[in-house]
Amino acid sequence: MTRPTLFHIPVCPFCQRIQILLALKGIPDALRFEVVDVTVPRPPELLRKTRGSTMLPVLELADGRILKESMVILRYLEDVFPDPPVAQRDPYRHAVEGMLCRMEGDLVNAGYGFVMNQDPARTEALRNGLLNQYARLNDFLLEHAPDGVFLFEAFGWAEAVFTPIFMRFWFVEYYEGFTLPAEPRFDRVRRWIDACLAHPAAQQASREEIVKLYYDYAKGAGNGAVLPGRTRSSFVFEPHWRSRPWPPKDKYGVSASDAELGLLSAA
Ligand SMILES: N[C@@H](CCC(=O)N[C@@H](CS)C(=O)NCC(=O)O)C(=O)O
Repeated sequence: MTRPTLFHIPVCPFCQRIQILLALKGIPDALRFEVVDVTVPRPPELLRKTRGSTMLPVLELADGRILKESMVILRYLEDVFPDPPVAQRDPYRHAVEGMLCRMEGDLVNAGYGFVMNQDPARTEALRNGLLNQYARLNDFLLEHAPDGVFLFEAFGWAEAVFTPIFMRFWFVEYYEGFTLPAEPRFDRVRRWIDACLAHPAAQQASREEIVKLYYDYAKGAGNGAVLPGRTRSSFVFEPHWRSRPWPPKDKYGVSASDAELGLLSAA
């Protein structure tokens, strides 16, 4: 039987959510994964399927129907592969995880806005903005799950949604020196983050991969755009990120070249 195809960008956190869901269900091969290179124009065939939109992930069902948006795709897969359930089945519990998941957009915007900022005068405000998002999550967890580690008994739906974002935020740790302060208002969310990051179902990307690929975000260029003075994006597939040096941490003072980033092939 033809499997649905997931068009995805390697290291994209929204695509990783789907991989985590499949891992939790024990069906990592339920989809055919087709990698899309974000540094070159999308293939016309893919743009035809998506009716011109470039954002991924996109799920193509066996009969050609198209689904977009990671949360929508997650829900579809949860319904098609109901066992074991990852989302809560009890209506109240599902509503609670739904409320938590509605907070992911603000968290994403705060972290991505922070890493992409190029104005040192805005750094403190952006740091505080991200801290406020963590404080909101902390408060939510204190209300709904004060004593546990995860939102419910085990790593589940909300954790599949948030863990890839916590992982991407290794870029604010590296390029902005951001860490959660050792203050009680972050204790509960820290416990959640640590457990999420350590979970075996969420190991599809590493800190090294994220820090190296997202260098251009730290310099203000997202989604495979090429920065002035450069010819290659830090998201290129070759040379492989493992063979490249760690980028300079000083995003405000240093603009590393293609060569310094190890982006030029040996040939
Ligand atoms: N809300 C979307 C966000 C997806 C998204 O931002 N994807 C990024 C990659 S991480 C992307 O496709 N960027 C390239 C583009 O938009 O052209 C979702 O949850 O699926």
